[in-house]
Amino acid sequence: MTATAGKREIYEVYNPANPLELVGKIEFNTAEEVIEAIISAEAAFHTWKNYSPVARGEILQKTAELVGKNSKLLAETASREMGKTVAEMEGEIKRGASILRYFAQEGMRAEGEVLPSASETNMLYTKRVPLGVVAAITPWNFPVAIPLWKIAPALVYGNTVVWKPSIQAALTGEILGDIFLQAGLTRAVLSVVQGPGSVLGRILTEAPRIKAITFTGSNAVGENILKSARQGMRLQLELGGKNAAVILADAYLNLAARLTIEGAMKQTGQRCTATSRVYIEEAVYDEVLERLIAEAEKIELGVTMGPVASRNRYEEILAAINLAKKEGATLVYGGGPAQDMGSGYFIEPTIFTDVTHDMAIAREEIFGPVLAVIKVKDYEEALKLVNDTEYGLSASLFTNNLRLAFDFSERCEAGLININNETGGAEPQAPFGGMKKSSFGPREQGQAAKEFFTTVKTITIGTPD
Ligand code: UN1
Repeated sequence: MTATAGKREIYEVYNPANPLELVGKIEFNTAEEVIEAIISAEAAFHTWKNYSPVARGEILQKTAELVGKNSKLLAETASREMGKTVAEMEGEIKRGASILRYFAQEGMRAEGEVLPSASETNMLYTKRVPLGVVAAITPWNFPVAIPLWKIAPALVYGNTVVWKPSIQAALTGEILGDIFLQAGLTRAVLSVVQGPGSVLGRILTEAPRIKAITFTGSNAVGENILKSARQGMRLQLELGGKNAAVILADAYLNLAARLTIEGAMKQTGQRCTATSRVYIEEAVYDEVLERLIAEAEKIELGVTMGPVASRNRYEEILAAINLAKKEGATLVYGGGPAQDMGSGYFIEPTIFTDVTHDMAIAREEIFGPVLAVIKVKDYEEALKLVNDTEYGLSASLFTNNLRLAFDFSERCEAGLININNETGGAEPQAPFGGMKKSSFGPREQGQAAKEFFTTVKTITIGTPD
């Protein structure tokens, strides 16, 4: 699809739970309109950056309130366009409001430090300053929280933003964009541009006026951004994962089984932090497997688990399941399209055992409700396999052994380490991101966000007699 000059293409959004239901229509922006949005964002930057950071924070605070007030509309729209359950969306929207409140407070925090100078007549200090126009390119799987954890810090530190939501979360994106306007922003400070990444991505990565791109999505698209980004562009890429959990014999096994299934199946497995492999110490293997299956049995398709987001995702996940069968893994739970769910893109929660480390299911990101279960002799064997991956986003260890908990925190090659916690989840005050192929550039959220969205001035003021 191409955005043609002067003429807007219309994109129809269908419900993945019921692909015959038309949810709404989105008008794609033309290339000219996207360029205009970038030019306006640059013009607006010169005013926005001079606003008091406290005033910028107040707009985010107001946005948080409005996000809360519009929770039902946001949750229902997102659920109908990308499939997540309304309950999951409501949780995400609460998180979104808390992200906004956290970054609203940033408007009142220090923006630099005073340093001692070698000269008695000099005052030496630093000040964080914004970059200019920032582009945010966001995925469909967290249609509210991920845009907010990029847009909120970008704005509070004084940047203006051109935001391109995924076309599978475009309707939610429109609503969120309007909420920012109601809170007092202008379209030039935050503009929402709609259209396919293949067209808009190119414009955003090449635009000389755009100083930085923050992106969350697939490795394939991330690599394209890395290749096509204009030289000197600052990049923050949050990409895939192949996150592992390890369950040791001394762990609270009920907790471990519950959090491993939640980690694997929440949001239908469509999280970059999802648990997709679990290593179980052989002494408790049979018992834990039984509990994993019992936890999976509690999931109700269409009630506690939504469909996958699109026909493409549906076909790719089913192909990954078939490949696992072909490669010799044993299917112990689920494994197919859901029965009795009409034409919706529902896939059963799926568990495979007898998985070996060279199978695709142990190595490649599936981004669906599929868990590979692997028996290990002990902790050392598990750790070696956990680290033997190109990805390094998140990992979990379930144990009550303090020494091993610390050992795992040190030796596990992932950006997010969880002891007796699931692999997914992120709190706004803590840095989020991975190692290896999972991330590129500074971390998101917390104080780490400042590093990406600002640059530093070092100022020396002489006061000679
Ligand atoms: C979470 O686990 O709650 O796209 C957050 C993703 C990640 C965010 C995960 N960037 O799934």
